[in-house]
Amino acid sequence: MNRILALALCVLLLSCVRAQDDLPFEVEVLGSFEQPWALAFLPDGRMLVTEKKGNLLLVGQDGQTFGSIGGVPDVDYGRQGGLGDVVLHPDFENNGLVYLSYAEAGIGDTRGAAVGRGVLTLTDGGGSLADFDVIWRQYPKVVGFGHYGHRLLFDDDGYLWITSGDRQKFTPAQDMQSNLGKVLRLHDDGAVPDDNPFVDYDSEDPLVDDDGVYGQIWSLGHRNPLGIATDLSGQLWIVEMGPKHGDELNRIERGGNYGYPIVSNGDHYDGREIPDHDTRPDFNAPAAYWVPAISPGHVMFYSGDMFGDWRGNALAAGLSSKAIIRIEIDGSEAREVERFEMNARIRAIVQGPDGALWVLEDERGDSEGRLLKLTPKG
Ligand SMILES: [Ca+2]
Repeated sequence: MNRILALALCVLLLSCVRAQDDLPFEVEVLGSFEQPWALAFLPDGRMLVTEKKGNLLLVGQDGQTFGSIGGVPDVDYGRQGGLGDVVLHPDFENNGLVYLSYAEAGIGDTRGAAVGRGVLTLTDGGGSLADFDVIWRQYPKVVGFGHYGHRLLFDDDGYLWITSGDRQKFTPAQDMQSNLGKVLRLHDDGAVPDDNPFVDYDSEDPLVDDDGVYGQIWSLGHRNPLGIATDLSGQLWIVEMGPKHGDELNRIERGGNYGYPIVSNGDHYDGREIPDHDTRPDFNAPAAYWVPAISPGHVMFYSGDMFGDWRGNALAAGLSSKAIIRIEIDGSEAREVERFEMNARIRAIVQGPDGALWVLEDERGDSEGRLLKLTPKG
């Protein structure tokens, strides 16, 4: 009876929080990692898992680690930095290309995100990446250890998308001569597509260097976008960490300016207010935002049959909220409809080949960096 009342209340509130003993899925714990960040499925059903200290691991669906992958570049490990995302080239079965993002040391005390690719060869005990080649770097490198962003996505047309965080420097997100605080669209080798929105930016300002990074930019005014995914219609979305509250789900439009740090529905951590989005309708407003914060670490769109009722929904990984957030999308509209309490900071959520959900916890405090497999309760 309590359950029926709770469900009725959920319907009335149009959103609900499911406590851990009331989750609609079984949670299978398959192992744990040291500060895991991302996972990607290989065509053979095994996974590549990244650990922030710089390990790329080959892992089976039973959670067993076969071994590590050699040839991974040196990473600048510390705070939010280290080895980040891992994705496969759309034609991986023929070219073996694996893409990694990571924090890279620069001169002095500077650092910045980089993206590179290498050719993966698997062995019984792991494997190696050959001919690793850096194809993109954050510009400029700056001091500090935060807001790398550096999630990667290949879309259905084969373009490589990179989220680039503002490195906690605020104003670069509006600076067209920096690629910080931006969403970037590149060819698979890092070249700039001719039809990107700002390829002719230099012609508008004679002082702009014609070798600038603006050609890479697809959208700007972002803070720390940690998730990027396309929905079932091919539309691009990101989640980004807001400042003090004001986390955002943004529907990404070509050439769009999402307003950070000029506007945010959150405010600065030192207490200074940032005007809300509704004060500046000239900037793109988020499709959904969260006050209080959920701290989105990743987002995906569900396209499987196993959780058939969730087809087309976005699922966001919540770090501080220790939850998975289910979001319904209707064209350009989005709203949270359900929140599943996971009792751990959730770093990544990926749909497996069978439609199950594969989840990586963060490793921090009482969150143990476990690999979880979620399947519907029978
Ligand atoms: Ca505000």
